[in-house]
Amino acid sequence: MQKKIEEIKQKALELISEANSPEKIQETRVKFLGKKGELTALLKSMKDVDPAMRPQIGAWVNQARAQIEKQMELAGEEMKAKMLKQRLAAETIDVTLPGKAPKQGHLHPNEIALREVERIFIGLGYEVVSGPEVEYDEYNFEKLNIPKGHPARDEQDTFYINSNIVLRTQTSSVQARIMEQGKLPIRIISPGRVFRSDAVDATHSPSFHQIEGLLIDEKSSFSDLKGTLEVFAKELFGENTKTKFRPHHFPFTEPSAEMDVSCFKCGGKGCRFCKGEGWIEILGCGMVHPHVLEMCGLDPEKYSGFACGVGLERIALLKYEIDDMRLLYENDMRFLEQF
Ligand code: 2NL
Repeated sequence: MQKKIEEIKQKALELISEANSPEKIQETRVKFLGKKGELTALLKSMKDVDPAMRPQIGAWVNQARAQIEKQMELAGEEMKAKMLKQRLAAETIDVTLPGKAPKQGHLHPNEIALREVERIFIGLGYEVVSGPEVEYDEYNFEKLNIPKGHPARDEQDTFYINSNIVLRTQTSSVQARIMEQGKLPIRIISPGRVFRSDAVDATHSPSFHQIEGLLIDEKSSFSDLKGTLEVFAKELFGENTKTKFRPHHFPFTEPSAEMDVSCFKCGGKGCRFCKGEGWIEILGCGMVHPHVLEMCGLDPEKYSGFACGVGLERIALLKYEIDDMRLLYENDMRFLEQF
């Protein structure tokens, strides 16, 4: 019996010394010490043994069991230490390797131009406001003196949601909403996305951005408009920039004008950039039509004001000498990386 116990023990110790993973050790534990293990089986067969011998055999089995368990514990600890060492070696970080610099993004040229325009108007005491892109016909057209059937509606090729709701064609709708609130004086600019049913080409897109400006006060005049827009042009294109106002027509302003700036490339002599003109058209403007004031709840006898509208993309294209508007929307990194 003693020999048998010794054999089982040797076999177990051998397996433990050969084990190369915690799983293998666990397997050995089950094989010898588990409920159906070899050593356990021996204990179970004690009933066939001379009762006088039982304490002795029990002691041998327990001794063997203790030795096996001790060996397993040792092997387990050794294995853990070895695995930790391996892991530490594998995970070593070479702090002397050069770092990978994170790629830094930057603002889109549209956004650069927008912030520039905002900065100028904020400096003049204006506030930046926004409003809905899906707008009532009433704010987009009616209150701006463009009633149903007015030819300006055709020019703007509107996307209709239904007969009362449109994708706004201009951000004047935001300004009509502000006027209606009746807190005066008003000094705001309203930048934002606008929509027109235009086919895409180098100068057109069905969705582009506009910045409109509006000032309403008790004694504002056309000379305030001119002075303000002159400061704007000089800030945007350089202090030598000259401005020129040409009479124009908009339904929502009277009188109305378009403002040109002297070409910032040739200083007004005429070059390829300004197509030999010496002047570049920048924006539309005018004194807010008394009927518009009235429809927005303001007394035209007491208040007057001026407004202007400028295309953001137009500013970006001019300022950065981009010759195709589509480049602003394609998000081609080779293009964007240049700004
Ligand atoms: C353009 C230039 C313009 C306005 C926009 C405006 C806004 C209100 C009242 C009166 Cl609430 N006017 N905005 C004025 C003149 C020109 O935009 O080329 N538009 C088609």
